[in-house]
Amino acid sequence: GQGDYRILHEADLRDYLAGLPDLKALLGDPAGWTITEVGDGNLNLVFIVKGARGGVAVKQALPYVRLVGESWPLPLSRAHYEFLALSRQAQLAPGLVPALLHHDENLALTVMELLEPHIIMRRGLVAGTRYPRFVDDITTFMARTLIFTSDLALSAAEKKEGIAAFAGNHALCKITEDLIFTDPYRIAEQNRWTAPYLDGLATELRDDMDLHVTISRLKLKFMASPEALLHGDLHTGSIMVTDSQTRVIDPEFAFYGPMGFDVGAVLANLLMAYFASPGHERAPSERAAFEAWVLETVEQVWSEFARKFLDLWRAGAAGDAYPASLFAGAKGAARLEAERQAYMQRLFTDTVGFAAAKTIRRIFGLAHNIDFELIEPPKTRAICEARAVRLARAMMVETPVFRTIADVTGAARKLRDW
Ligand code: SR1
Ligand code: MG
Repeated sequence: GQGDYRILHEADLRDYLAGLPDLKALLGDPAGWTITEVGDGNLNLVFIVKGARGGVAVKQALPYVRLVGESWPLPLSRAHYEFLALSRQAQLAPGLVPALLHHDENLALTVMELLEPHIIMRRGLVAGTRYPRFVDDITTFMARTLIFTSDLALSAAEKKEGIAAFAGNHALCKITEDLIFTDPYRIAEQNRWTAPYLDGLATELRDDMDLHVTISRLKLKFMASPEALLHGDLHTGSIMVTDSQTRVIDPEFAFYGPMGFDVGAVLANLLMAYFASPGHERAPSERAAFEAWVLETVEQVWSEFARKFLDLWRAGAAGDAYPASLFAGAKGAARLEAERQAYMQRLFTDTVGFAAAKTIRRIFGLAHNIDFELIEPPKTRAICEARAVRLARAMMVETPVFRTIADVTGAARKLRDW
């Protein structure tokens, strides 16, 4: 039972893994293993184990938030939900998540394929690297995991079983509800920003009732719209890449929520890479090429996602929503197609709002990102961040202005030199 949980240190992990015949066969003689804790995320331990014959990655949940410490307890059950989500994603989007090798419910521990030479995408973006495979892979991942866990593809019973399977992951949802949808807009002890330069903007956020209404609507949508199984934390720190491969990792925030939250996370983190770019050392020609690529990628992530999602829907994703019997004949087909377009337009509006929320939380909330954090001096960082905040605020409250993804990239381009 849960009583068997203990935090593993390198030596314990060696003994533990040596007791698993399959892993021992994969890694070779345990005496020759090197084990290094490499976790740089906010929540967990991550070990890389390398032996004579191969390597694995091991993730163990801690009973508290690593970033803050034992004063902030967090359920170990998140490892169960992460394992469940990874298993589901592996079926729905084969080859786009790490292979699962072993899971121990009591230790809240999962052993996975070692992704090598993959790096965290966010690090690559900070270095100005372009990823030619990214659009195709991430849009396949999102289109397939979202539509195939939704009422567009499932029976009502299957869908409700899915919701129930993830309903217990509410502590992780609560982190999102607080850190993304609430704290940045009020005085909260955990908030931080690039002071003193952004003090004025922080005050504006706390006084802006239009923004408070919109962020609260988005929070309600996040809480009360179980449209599909979300990754739940799909930022560029949850994606590992090489030139030719993309792997989505870390779905411990998985639950049934609104699709636009995942799509918006990807777009927001690309837009932040764009706004952070002027703060990082790059040759001028490389800077221009990188920034052009990022905005093109923003556009293609939306357009390719929408295209693939619609294709899967048209190709016969036959869930209990939109029963075929109600859309018979040419008249029905035309009407259903118009409805699909309207569905995507609503999803786009949600996506724009969630992308904005994801941006503001990284600049005024607890958890920041290295895209901005690595920019020195602070004044330069604040200039980059302020542009991102201006765009995010517009995306949240001037929603009708953003009808297409080109409206988003156009506004980003204008703010880039503001
Ligand atoms: C206390 S956890 C802070 C953030 O880290 C995770 O990656 C999620 O984004 C969460 O909001
Ligand atoms: Mg994570």
